[in-house]
Amino acid sequence: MTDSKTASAKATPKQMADAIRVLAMDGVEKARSGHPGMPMGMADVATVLFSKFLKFDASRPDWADRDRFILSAGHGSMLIYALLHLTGYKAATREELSNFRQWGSKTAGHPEYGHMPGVEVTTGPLGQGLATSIGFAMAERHLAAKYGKDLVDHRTWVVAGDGCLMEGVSQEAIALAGRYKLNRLTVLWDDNEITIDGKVSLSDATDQKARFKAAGWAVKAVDGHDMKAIKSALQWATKQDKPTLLACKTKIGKGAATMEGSHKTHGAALGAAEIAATRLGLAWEHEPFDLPENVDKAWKKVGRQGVKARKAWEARLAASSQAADFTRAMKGDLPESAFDALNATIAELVETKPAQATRQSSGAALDQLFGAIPELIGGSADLTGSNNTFVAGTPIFDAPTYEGRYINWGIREFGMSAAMNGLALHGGVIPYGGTFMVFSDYSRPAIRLSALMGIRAIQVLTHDSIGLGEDGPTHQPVEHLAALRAIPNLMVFRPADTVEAMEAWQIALSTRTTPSTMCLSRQKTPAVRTVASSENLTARGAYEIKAASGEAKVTLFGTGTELALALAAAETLEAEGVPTRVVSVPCFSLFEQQDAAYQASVIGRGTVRVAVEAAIKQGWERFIGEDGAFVGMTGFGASAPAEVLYEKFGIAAEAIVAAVKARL
Ligand SMILES: Cc1ncc(C[n+]2csc(CCOP(=O)(O)OP(=O)(O)O)c2C)c(N)n1
Ligand SMILES: [Mg+2]
Repeated sequence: MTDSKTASAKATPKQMADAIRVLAMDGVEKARSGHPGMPMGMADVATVLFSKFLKFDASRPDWADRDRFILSAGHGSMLIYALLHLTGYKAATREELSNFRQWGSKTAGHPEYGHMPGVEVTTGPLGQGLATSIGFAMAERHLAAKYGKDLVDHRTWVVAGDGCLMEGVSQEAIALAGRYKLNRLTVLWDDNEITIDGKVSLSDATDQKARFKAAGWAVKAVDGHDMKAIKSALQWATKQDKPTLLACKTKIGKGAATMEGSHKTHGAALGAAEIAATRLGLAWEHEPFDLPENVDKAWKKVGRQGVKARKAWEARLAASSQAADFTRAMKGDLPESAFDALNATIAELVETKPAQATRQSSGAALDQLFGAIPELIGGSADLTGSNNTFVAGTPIFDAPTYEGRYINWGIREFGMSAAMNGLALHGGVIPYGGTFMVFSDYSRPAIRLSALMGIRAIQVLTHDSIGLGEDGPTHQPVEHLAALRAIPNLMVFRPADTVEAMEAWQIALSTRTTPSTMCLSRQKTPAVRTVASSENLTARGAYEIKAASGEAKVTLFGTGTELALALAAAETLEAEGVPTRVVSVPCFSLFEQQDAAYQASVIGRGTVRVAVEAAIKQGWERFIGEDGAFVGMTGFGASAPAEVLYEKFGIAAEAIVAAVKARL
């Protein structure tokens, strides 16, 4: 809404920036919660960026060739909400702004992906926005190589704070961007020397500019309140052949009457008196959320600046022979014949019954999928040979062409996973990445965000138990399955053999709004799916893989490499006249999505129930109930050959049989 009393003189850039400041302080004041300091401090930089550089069209937040603006300092969410509102994004209404941080509003405390069009990534956890942006920039380069610059030619701009740069993941991100010469990436560092507790110098003395330079970035410092200087610095950034850092020297809470420059503006409402004085100082006479007509007009014009470029792009797309494929890939649809080769292979496998490690099975799945799904782009955090993530003949992703589909992530699990989120969010590519499962602890914050955002990113986590053997307990996950299963909206697959591994890949790729982790064994395991099925049984989450010979007295549950132990135990029990059924449980969360009748039929109440998994028990109560037994781990593993470890830790068919007999 505009205030008709306002003078009609053309708004100055300073007034445009002040509009951000006032919206931020008023929004936070109304919510009695939030962070006014950062948006007020970065208002000048953001105004120049949005009005002179950012390629966007507020009426088409999903325009595929838009520049990506990423607010890594997500606590300053009022900055992005104000910008979206001012430039005329339909969803960013005055009402949404005045409902900042309230139940049901699109204006969450930290900008959450999927609520407000124009928000590219969820960036509550500091550093992750920056790390995620690397994936955006990689996707742009790769797709530009694939489809040409007529269709893909945009930049990624990131606003990051001191906190983002202090977080360790920033180092992984910076190193990747530097190594891959991602020159379409610009980080605008809000160099205000302030964090929550006070001065940055309380806890940090890093020469950030030197750090970025050392990683291969082009670096420039600029007065973050001098719009002319900001403009030429941004201009400079677009001309570099490296990723660029602009250290924008700013004052937190810039414009606040008495609190400018103080850490007190970081994360609290300024208060009525300070706001009144600030209004006076800025000569801003308008009520909260009212905009002077000239300022409103100027910002709306900025929101329409990209219309011409967008229309020209649409015309190029319409004329392109690649239009259909590009549009399909950007929508996230799979090619029609995506799973033909995989399904043919599954049909063969039930006949050939290969005994192999499930990491090999996963590699075999990728062999079938990589050609059929050209948007698959994969890699490993320096464990390619162990993770079986490389498909023979795949060109490596690298400057200057970027057409390769295999990414050498280096030893950067968190950076890799955050960048994978960026790749997925950018669209047009489907990322997977590998490491040892135990190191999912390093990448967990990014896995959590992928689940929260509901995106298709696939983790290949090999060496999934004590079965990895001699590397010992530092490398042997015991609590990780439970920990991963605890993350909402994450599919944690632990396939028992090659067929299940291939089925898991099919589900992971077909499910657009849920990420997956493939938990895969280092050691060989026999084929257990030896009967052809027209259904993807893994999609049930749990299913009966072996029926009892008569009325079942016992139900055995297992996953991964331990399912074979359950089947062996069942054989012994059957031989002794105890009708025993076996249930494979490749994915807990998919089982929870089945109807109650199916779940009951699988769980088999009234039978003696025993589960086996070389991990901790947590979560298995769901299957075995209070009276059931669990054969697994209760503490950390040890360093020894796998067979010795299974024997010493008592994870064996005999132990399962004994647990059953104790309960019969
Ligand atoms: C990983 C992570 N740790 C801690 C926080 C809590 N937190 C939010 S903002 C902030 C201080 C950030 O300082 P800076 O980036 O300099 O922001 P400024 O105070 O300049 O706005 C902290 C510790 C967080 N959001 N994410
Ligand atoms: Mg700061």
